[in-house]
Amino acid sequence: MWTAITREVSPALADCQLSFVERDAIDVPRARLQHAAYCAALQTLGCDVIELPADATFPDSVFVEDVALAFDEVAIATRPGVESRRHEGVAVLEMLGDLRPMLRIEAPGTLDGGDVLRIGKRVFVGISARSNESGHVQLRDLLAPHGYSVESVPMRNCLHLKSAVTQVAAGTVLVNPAWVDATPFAGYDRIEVDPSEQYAANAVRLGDAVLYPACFPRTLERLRAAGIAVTTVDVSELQKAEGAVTCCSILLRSEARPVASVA
Ligand code: CIR
Repeated sequence: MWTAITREVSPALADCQLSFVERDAIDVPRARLQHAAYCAALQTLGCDVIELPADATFPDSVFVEDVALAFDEVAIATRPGVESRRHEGVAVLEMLGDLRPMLRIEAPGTLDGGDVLRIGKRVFVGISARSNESGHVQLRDLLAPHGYSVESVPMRNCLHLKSAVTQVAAGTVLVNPAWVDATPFAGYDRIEVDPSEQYAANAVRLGDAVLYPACFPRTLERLRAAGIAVTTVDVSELQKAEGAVTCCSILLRSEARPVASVA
């Protein structure tokens, strides 16, 4: 039902970009094990996982979410907001290009996939240091023919929009109100992160299931109390690289039209 594109942890992960997180020693072999467990959890939740090999040239290349977006109709190469990440997506785009017609954000636009939250036909895009106005406008123009509306969302004190809000069930978002104004999400039920767990708003939703970091027990309790089936994974070494759970995969609905059948 779902395909997930992932990429093994780069041996250079310790040289990753950091914006809101202090640099701390990263245990790369441990990060690899955690990433393997993350991929296994995706499989357990019904994903067909396509794992690309690691690339030592690009420290942040495990965070595939930022380099491309996948919709049922098209994929979009994003043009990440930091120069060091702008060329890491080649292998991901090749793989994705076999699964969807590929569109592209062009200069001077910048867009990180972590800033893009799709809920049905609504696409919310964070106004962040990584995603500029041209990126927002281009995304709007690329998606309009496919019936998506694109809304720009102010945010603060975090790297990406999906650090602050993700979807966790049909009609329900998990949100950190300290980092994003909940007004654009007024039409959804909202679960707030526990105030002691600021990084806890990032969750991967797969149908009725949610994949979630193990280190936020209080927010986890709130999700479970809402009747959400949550599988936890330990991603502590990836979190030191300012990663989370959504950033390590690009999810595609497998039953959506393959490229060959698109007129
Ligand atoms: C970066 O700063 O680009 C990486 N160190 C972390 C990217 C995490 N991406 C995401 O949450 N979508």
